[in-house]
Amino acid sequence: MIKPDGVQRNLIGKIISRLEDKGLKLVAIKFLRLTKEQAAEHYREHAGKEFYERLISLITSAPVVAMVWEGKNAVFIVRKLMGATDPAQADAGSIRGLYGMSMGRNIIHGADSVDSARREISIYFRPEELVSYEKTLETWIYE
Ligand code: DAT
Ligand code: MG
Repeated sequence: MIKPDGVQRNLIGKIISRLEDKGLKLVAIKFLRLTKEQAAEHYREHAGKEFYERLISLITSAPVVAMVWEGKNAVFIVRKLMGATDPAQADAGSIRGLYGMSMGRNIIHGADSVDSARREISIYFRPEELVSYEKTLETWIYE
């Protein structure tokens, strides 16, 4: 998900390009403003933490881009492309490393496991909104 700060910073195109250029396949995308309920479900693992209220406030403050990307080890690959949670610690070439300055404005969210990806996808998408298709490029991306 491109968070509100990523959208406001005009980074939608750059972020999508990075995931596309890596070889991941976009299977669903939605531009929306999260409700409090969606935000609470999305970040339920963080409920009660010191930063939770700020996190919910930011993620519901303006529109986001929710996306589903497919590929071999996609969860791991996306986390690598995103970089560490704190942009100050993130690898310099990663999305957070390149574009972020602080933890509370770290541009992008990515699921941290296949289980959380499934759960998060179901918050924003109906199953029929995920598009299954072939890309001819795939033989040049995978052995
Ligand atoms: P990630 O987004 O890398 O999966 P996370 O799940 O630990 O990181 O936390 C979710 C978001 O909450 C994170 O992107 C930014 C915010 N956050 C995490 N730890 C924080 C902290 N110590 N202070 C402020 N915001 C924090
Ligand atoms: Mg997380």
